[in-house]
Amino acid sequence: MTKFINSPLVKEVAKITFRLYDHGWDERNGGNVSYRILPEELTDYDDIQMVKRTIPINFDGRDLAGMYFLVSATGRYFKNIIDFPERDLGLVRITEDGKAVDLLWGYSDGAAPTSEFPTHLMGHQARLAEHSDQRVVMHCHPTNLIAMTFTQKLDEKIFSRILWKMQTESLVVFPEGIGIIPWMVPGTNKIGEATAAKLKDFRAVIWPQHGLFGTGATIDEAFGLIETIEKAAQIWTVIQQQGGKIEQTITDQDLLDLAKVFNVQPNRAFI
Ligand code: 2HA
Ligand code: ZN
Repeated sequence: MTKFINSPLVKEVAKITFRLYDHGWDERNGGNVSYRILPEELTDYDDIQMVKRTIPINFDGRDLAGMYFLVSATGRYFKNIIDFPERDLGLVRITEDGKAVDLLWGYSDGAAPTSEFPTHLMGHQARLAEHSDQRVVMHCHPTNLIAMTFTQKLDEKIFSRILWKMQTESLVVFPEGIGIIPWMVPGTNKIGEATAAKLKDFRAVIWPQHGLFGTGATIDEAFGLIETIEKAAQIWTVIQQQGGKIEQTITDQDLLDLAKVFNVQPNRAFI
């Protein structure tokens, strides 16, 4: 039998959290990730069969009862997870009454799931309602995108159109555009509800002056979405540094042509 610490699931999360840190998007304890794990992915490990602790969550997750999540711990640094996965990650299962999680592995020095866990669970509920293949909620602090939330109107149409036009790939990767909530206090169920409401229509949601939530069916998909959005924001920033004057751009017709060839449905409220 294999130890869970050696599973591809832990390796993948340890690697991606380090990459998020390495990009400069998760300073200190910034960022959090939750990855829904399928029961069939857990059959090979003998050290996750016993409940180590039951941890209350400030949320009613009854409709997620029995689901497994690999979740970053509260207060921990993404730069460290790669070296201390068993301390800074936890494998949890939502209890039958939805008010707690059973800890099966990790959080070895007594930690608990990220303070944003209720937001993550609401996000999973919203994404799963859209498509049953959705498994990842990832939060980080991408520099250029956050800067744009100071200088641009917090309008989903305006933001999405800027990001779509910064590179040809954008529309293909997030044809629905990007959601934005107002500035709110993090770690609360209120911000979770606002984020989850946006995740019904968008896979990525901006928290102004704070960061980004990206979701997906896989870790790569959620990370790739975040990378593409931040790359677009970076190009926008560099354009401003070059004087901001645009000589040519991607037109609306170009976006529609792209969507047709790449077989994606652009958000017609924005284009
Ligand atoms: O987990 O980023 O929003 C730390 C944060 C909270
Ligand atoms: Zn944050």
